[in-house]
Amino acid sequence: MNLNKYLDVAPEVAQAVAEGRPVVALESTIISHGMPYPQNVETALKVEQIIRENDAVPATIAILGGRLKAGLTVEEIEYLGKQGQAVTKASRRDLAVLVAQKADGATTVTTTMMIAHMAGIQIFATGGIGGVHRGAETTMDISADLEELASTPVMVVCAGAKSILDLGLTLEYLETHGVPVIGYGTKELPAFYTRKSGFEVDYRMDTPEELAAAFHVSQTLGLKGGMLVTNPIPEEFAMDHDIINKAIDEAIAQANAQGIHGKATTPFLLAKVKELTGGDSLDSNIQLVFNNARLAAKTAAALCQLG
Ligand code: PSU
Ligand code: MN
Repeated sequence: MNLNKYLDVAPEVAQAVAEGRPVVALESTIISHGMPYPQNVETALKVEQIIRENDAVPATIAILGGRLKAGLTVEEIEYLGKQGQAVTKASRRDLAVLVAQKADGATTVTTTMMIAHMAGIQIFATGGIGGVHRGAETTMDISADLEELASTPVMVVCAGAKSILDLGLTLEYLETHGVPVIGYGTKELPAFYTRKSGFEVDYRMDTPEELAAAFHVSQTLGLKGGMLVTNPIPEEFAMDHDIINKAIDEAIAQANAQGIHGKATTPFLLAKVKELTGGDSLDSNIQLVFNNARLAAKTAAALCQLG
C-alpha cells in the first residue's frame, strides 16, 4: 500500500485494502459545502451504511488537522457537517498548504481522488462532478476535477453533471484528456437531477462486472487517468426538466449579478438551486448519492474478483 507520512488510513480501510476486499471512497465537500446541516451528516452516515450493506467498506475522505484521512469516525463526519462552509473547500492547489498549516479541508472530487489513490482505493462514489462552467469561454472556469480524472487512476461514480455546467464542453474536455465517460444502463449523459441531457456518453454498460472489467484493463495497462461512470437518478426521484432548468438559469443570473467567481461559484449555485426549488432538489440530490453508492460498492466487489 502507498502509505505516506501525511496519510492516515482508518484501520478498517487499511485492512480491507491489504486483503483485497472492496472499499469505496466518499468525498467531504458534499458534506460541508454541498448540503445543509443536518441533512449533510445524515446523508453521509447513510451512504456509509449503504456501502456496508453492499459488502464494501466506506472510506470518507477529508483533511483534518493537516492529516490526509481515508476513513472518518462518526464524530469527524459530524464535525465537518456542523462546520459547513467554515471548512476550506480543498482542491489540488490547497492540499499541500493545508497539510503544512495543520488545517482542515473538505475534499472535492479532485482531492478525494488523490487521497483515495494514495490509500490504494480504486472506486469513489459521489453526487455530481465539477466541469466546464457555462460561459467558460470568457471566465475560464473549468473545474480541477476534470484534470484529476485525466491523471489519477480512480473510477468515479456520479449522476452526471448539473446543467449549472456546459455539459457539451465538459464532454469535449474529457475527450481531449482521454477520460472515458460511461453511461450506466444508458447511452445518454444524465444531468444529475434528471435522467436526460440530450448529450451522448462514450459507452453504455449495464452491469458492475462490465464497469470493473474496463477499469481493470485500464489499471493493468498502467493508463494514468480515471474513468467516469454516470449513473442516472432513479426515475421516481428525478425532477421536472423545466422546473430545475428554470431554477438553474435563475441561480446563474444571480451569481453573475453578484460577481460570484472562483471556488465560490459551485457552492453558491448549489445552494441557490436548492433555495429556488424549495428543497425538492435536496431530496433528489440525497437519493442519487445513495444510488451511486450502491453501484460503486457492487463495482468495487466485482473489481476485487478480477484480482
Ligand atoms: N457538483 C455537485 N455537488 C457537489 C460538487 C459539485 O453537484 O457537491 C462539489 C464536488 O466536491 C466537486 C466540487 O468536486 O463541488 C467542484 O467544485 P469546482 O466547480 O469549484 O471545481
Ligand atoms: Mn471553478
